[in-house]
This record gives sequence, structure tokens and C-alpha cells, in this order.
Amino acid sequence: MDPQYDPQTIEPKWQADWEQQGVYAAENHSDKPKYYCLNYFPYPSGDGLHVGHCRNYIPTDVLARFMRMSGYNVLHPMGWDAFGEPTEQAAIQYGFQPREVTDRNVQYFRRQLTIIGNGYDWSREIDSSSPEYYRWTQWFFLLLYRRGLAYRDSNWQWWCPTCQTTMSSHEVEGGVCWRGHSGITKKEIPAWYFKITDYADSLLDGLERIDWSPRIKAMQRNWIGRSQGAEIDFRTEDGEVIPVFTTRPDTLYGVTFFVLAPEHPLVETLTSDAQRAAVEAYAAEAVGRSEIERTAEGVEKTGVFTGGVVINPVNQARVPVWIADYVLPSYGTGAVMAVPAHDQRDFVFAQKYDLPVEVVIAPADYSGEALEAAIEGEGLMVNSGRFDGTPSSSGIQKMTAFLEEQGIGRAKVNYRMRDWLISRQRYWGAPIPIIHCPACGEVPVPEDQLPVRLPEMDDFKPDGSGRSPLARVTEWVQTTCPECGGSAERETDTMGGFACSSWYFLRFPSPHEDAYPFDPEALRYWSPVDLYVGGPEHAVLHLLYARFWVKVMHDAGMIDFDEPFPRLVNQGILHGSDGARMSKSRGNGIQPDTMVDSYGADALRLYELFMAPFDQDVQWSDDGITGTRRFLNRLWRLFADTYEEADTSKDEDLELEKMRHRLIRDISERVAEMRFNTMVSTFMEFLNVLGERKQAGSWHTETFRQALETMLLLLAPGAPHITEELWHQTGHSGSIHLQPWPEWDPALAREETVAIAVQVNGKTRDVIEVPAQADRAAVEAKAVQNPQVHRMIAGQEIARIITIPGKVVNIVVK
Ligand code: ANZ
Ligand code: ZN
Repeated sequence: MDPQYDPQTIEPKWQADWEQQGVYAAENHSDKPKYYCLNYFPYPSGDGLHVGHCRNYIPTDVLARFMRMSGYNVLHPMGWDAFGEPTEQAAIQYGFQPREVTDRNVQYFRRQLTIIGNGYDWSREIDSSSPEYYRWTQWFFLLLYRRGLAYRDSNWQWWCPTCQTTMSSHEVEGGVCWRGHSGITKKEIPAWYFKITDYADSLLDGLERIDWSPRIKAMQRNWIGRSQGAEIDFRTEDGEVIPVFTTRPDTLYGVTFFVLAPEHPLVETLTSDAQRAAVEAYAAEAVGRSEIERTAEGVEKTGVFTGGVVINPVNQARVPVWIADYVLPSYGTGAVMAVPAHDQRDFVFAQKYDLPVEVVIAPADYSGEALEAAIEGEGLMVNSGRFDGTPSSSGIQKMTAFLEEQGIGRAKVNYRMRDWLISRQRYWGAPIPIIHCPACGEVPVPEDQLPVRLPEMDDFKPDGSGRSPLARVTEWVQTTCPECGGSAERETDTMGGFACSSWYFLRFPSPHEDAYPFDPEALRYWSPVDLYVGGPEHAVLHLLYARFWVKVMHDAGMIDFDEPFPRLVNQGILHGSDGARMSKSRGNGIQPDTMVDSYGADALRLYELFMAPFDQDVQWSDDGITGTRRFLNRLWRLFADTYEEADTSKDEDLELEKMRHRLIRDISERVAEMRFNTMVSTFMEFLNVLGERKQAGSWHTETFRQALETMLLLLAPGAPHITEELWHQTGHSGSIHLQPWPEWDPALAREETVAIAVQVNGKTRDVIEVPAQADRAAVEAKAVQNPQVHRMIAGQEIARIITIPGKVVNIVVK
């Protein structure tokens, strides 16, 4: 055996061999239990992967290998979320077709994932920008359409001037689009929506049944933003009804003014001639501001009096009507009953414009003085007619019931979530399969005409018109109406990439199926995904959309589960050595390629696993990877030395045999619990034990060789190349990755312990269990930390400790 470990030779050799042997192929029919583990399929950007991305892909690969060796039929596939603006932008910039750019990037990604040693079933590779795939994305669009869940609307839409396309409110945060462009505005153009709001409750309820981190669940809950309250009918003096949504109907007697969104349709009628100029000027300005600016905390609230009044339905009070941009047209009813005594925003507004404040909820400590801030908490209702003395908590229900009785209000649930805007006025996406006919209106493209293929275009640059470049391909746009046969036009918007990624996980079980989006039998066998691994950046968009689509498919009777990812784990973020989140654009990215070149893939893998607990953020360090490389060098060396020795004695080494069983137990548990960092350190400790035995000359045993072999098997998921090479070098055949996972004997693995009485000043206070081999210092430390003892000696100085090994520790205090 070569005494030198040389990853540069052995790694590519085994990668080619695995691919050729189909070592990682999954079977659609098997008697074994199945395990479907998946990473979010990457967007093949021109930047390639950096070692931060590897923190996502490598641990999943370790788990897939572990499950395969543990007897599972494992599906661990890879594909490409390939449609989208960055690719199109790069194509424009460098004068290529998006198809060419995509293919090149995909090749690069595939190579990177291969050289880091990940084992995928590449026969199932999918590409969301291929017609074989997007045909079914279009098919799902039509499913949503037929179920009344896709509609076209010409509202004000979010518009990113850099991306030159509309986007979903979900993709805009803080005036910045999801790709990081600022200057987001609104544009009034027709666009397609998915009616995800119909599923708001179902999306909320489902969260109770899935194993996700509390943080991600909270983000989804927040996003959906369910809010329970009442809708109350105020009236104009002419008797026209203006409903408001409130979460605090118990404060209805405290309304001292009323605020409409500047866009509200009744602003016009309520505005007096004297106020008209001011109102129009204010409204014109407000419409151009983003929702974020309008509602940001700390931003001064402004408004204008309209000159009109509305009437409070419980006490007939005439209430002045204002407009203010903090009231959003799209939430609730776009109108707010303002209660400055109990809502801080209204309070500040009332202070500023000198409007009255009327306390109607009195907390126990309320003494009647003027308020310095709104009282937002609970109390007894006061100045509230028949409700006086009612606790505000029950007042909400009582007031709602009263309003219902009187026919002037009703219980109401509101959601913060909006419908999902799917239209993109860009080229590189799946065309929306709709035809506009002058006679028949919107007509879905018949299923047998799918896919609606993207036409080839030399110049697919957006032209600033707000229409998709596809509108310029006249021969493609002009078509005949499937219903009346008259001349008609194709829809020219494409779908945003989040449509493609909302169902891709259903495709891997049968990636080549062409009669249906998936082979139902294959899907039934593999679904749902057993483990989904992704970064926290998908907390809302992708994860919410995919859940929505799956719920729709479930309701359509296509599948028998309604949550796509019962178990989701998020890896921590990797920071570059400068402390900032690693990314190519920041210039702190490290490519796996260079690490593989210098240290080998196995050293990179072990370092990625070792650097921190899987879900924790951590900073890259070159020293770390040097350390794991050194570990592998030593491992190799130990094998080379051991197997150079021809014979072994028959002596048994029972101690080592026990340690071997413990190693199997510990590694199995650590991998299953995704505690990969302690998995690696356990190997390091075990290698030390073996090294000490060798040093002491007690290594010519069968037990020693068996310990080495067990270690190889256990290390195979983490370091697949070196273990495969040593497996063959030591006379085995067949891939190590297809060997059964070692088993341990609990009786042998059990640590022997002894019971030690712990005394304080000679009096026994507790009994502790310690490992039989534990040294004196360790036993005494454990005794001192014992909670009983700790309490007894609190604050007192320990004079001395008397220990009778294996029996008693007596702590003497002054
Ligand atoms: C009166 C009131 C009194 C309110 C009180 C609160 C406290 P969430 O929890 O977000 O649903 N509101 C209603 N529609 C609005 C809109 N379009 N734009 C801005 N604000 C709006 O909050 C609902 C509360 O937000 C509603 O309850 C309303 O103010 C305000 F002591 O009504 B409340
Ligand atoms: Zn027609």
C-alpha cells in the first residue's frame, strides 16, 4: 500500500466508478423502506457554488449515504431551478441565449457537486426550463385556473425598474425586490395572480402538523397574518355605508375621528370644496409611496382633513373624516375608525392634529389624568353606554354580538397575506398558457397543445414598454382561438420562477413521465419528502408556495398528502473570513474547487461537517480544513502500517472491542440526529485511541484490524473516497457505500459504571454513577458539582476532599 495519501488521484477515480456502477441509483420498486431526502434545487447562477452552499449539500449527502447503508432505498436527486432573471440578464450582457447560459452553468454546478463527492441519482436530473418540465408547470397553471385559483387583474402592481417586471408583494420587502434592487414602484398593468389567500387558514393549520423550526413557522404565521376582529358599518350623512375592520370593537365608543386610505373610492364624495385641493395633492403623493414607507414605525404620520363626517353607528356621533397614507387601501376595508386613547398610531396622529382623545377602557390603575400614550392593554369599558363596567376582553365578543343583532356589524377575520402575483414581463420563464380571444375572452390552451413553447428570439431585451418581449414575436402571439377558431392572441407574460419550484419535488420519482406531471404510483411510493434541507432564505416564499400547490393538488384528488415537507431543517450560514456572509459578489467567496485541489474533497467534507453544529452560523477558517486533512493523513498512515504487517496474533483486546461497539453506537446516533460536528470529533478521538495502541505495540490483533474496518464503514458517508479506496486496498470488493451499516451489541457498548456515595463532612448526601475507569480528579469534580452537594456547601470553602476509590467521596468544608 502506498504510504502517501493522495486524494487528487483517488477521488476522481472513484467518482467515475460510482457513476458508472450506478451506486446511487434509486429503485422505484423495492421491498426496502424508502427514504427521500432533498435539498432545495439550486438556481444555476454563473457564480457557481461556494463552500457556504456546501454546508447544505454535504450533510444531506452524509445522511443519504447513512440511510442507504442502513437498509433504505434512498432517493437523493438533483435538479435545476433554471428559469429566471439573472440568467437572462447575463445572456443579454454577454450576447448569448439564456438556453446556452443555463446549460453552461448547469454543467458547472454538476461538476462542482461531483468533485465534492456527493452521490446523486443523476438519471433523475431535472431542469425546470426544459419544455418537458415546463409543460407540466403550465398544466398546473391550468389546474389552478380551472379551480378558480388563477385570475387576471389590472391593478397597481409592484414593479421593479431594474428587473423590468412586475412581481409579487411577497417578493418585495422594505422597498427592495427579492433580488436586492431598490426603487420598487407600482405600475398599473394587467397581471396574473394565484389566489393563495383562499388557502390562508389551511396554510396556517398545516403548520401545526409539521416538524419545522419554530422560527420558520412563526415567519409563515406572521406572513399569513390572521387577525380576528369585526367589521363595523359607519355611514355618511347621505346614508352610504363605509365598513371598517377593527380588532378592537370594544373601543367603538372612543372613536374621535375616521381615516380613509387616500385611494379609497369614497374620498371623492366626502371631500368638501374647501378641502379638495389639499386632499388631491396629498393623495397624488401618497399613491407613489411604497407600503413599507407608508407604514414604517417611527416615520411621522401625516394626513389631511377631508371636510366630511361619518356617523358612528352605536352613538350616532358625527366623526370627522381624514385621509392618511398609513391606512392601506388593500388591508381590511381601507378605512379605520380611529381611537386615539387606545391605539398608539391614532394617538400620535391626534396629538399632531389636535383631535380629541376619549378614554373608553380604564385599567385598574387609571386615575383619569390626560394620557401621555395610548392605553393599549385591557381594562373595564367606560363611557360606553350599556357596556360600562364590562371587561374589555369579553367586551370584544359582547360588542360584536350586539353589532350583529343590530345589523350594523359582524365578526370578521382578515389576513395580511395577499394573492400571489405570478406574471413576469420577461422572456426566460414558462409562458402562461392562456389565449385572449376578442369573442370568447380568456381561453385556456388545451392540454394537448402543451407545452406552449418559448419562441426563439435574437433580441429578448425588455423594451421599457412594460410588456413582455414575447409581445414582439408576432407570429407566435397570433394564433387561433381554441374555442371559436377565430384569430386570437397569446398571453405574453411568463410565470415567475416560484411557480416552477412549487412542484419539482413531485417530479423526481418519475422525471421522464410524459402522460402526466408524475407517475402516481411512483409518487405514492416516494412521497412525501422525508427530509428537506434548505437555507433560512426560503422561509416564506418557496416554502409557502409549495405548500399551497400541494394543498390544491390534494383538494383536486391528485395526491393523498397535503404537506410537501413534513420535516424541514435549516443549515446555518457560513461567513467568510472577513465575518460577512459568504458570497461571490462580496468577494469573500471560497470555491469548493480550490479546496478540493489543495486538500481533497474528503478533507473539505469533514471540515464542513466539523466546523459547527449543522444549524449554527460559523466563520470559515483555513486552519480547520488543514486539521481534517491531517486527520485523513494519519488515518491513511495507520492503515498502511497495519496492513504492511503480515500476521496478527490471536490475542483478544476486549477493551478495544468494547470501544468499537461504543463507536458504532455513538456515530449512528450522531448521524441520525444530524450532529455531524460531534460525529467528526468522535472519529478523531477513536483514531487517537488506535494510535496509542499502536505506539504501545498492542496492535497485532484481529480486534485492531476489525476496529479499523468498522471505522472505515462508519466514516464512509462523511469521507466517501478515502474509505472506498482503503476498503478495496484491504481486500474487499463491491462499493463500501453499498455495505450494511455496522451493528453494535448494547451489552458490549455499555459503559461500566460504579456507584459512589457523595458525603459532606462525613454525611452521605447523594449517590452518583461514574465510569469505572474514570480518574480520581474527574470523580471528585463530578461530586462537587452534584446539585445536592452544591446546595449544602454553598458559599463555604472546601477544606479538603477525601476519596476512597470506587466507593466514597467525602467533601470536608470548614
Ligand atoms: C380601531 C382600533 C382601536 C384598532 C384600538 C386598534 C386598536 P391588525 O392586527 O394588523 O389586523 N387598521 C384596519 N385597517 C387598516 C388599514 N387598511 N390600514 C392601516 N390600519 C388599519 O390591525 C387591525 C387594526 O389596524 C384595526 O383595529 C385598525 O385599527 C387598523 F384600540 O381599529 B383598529
Ligand atoms: Zn374565441
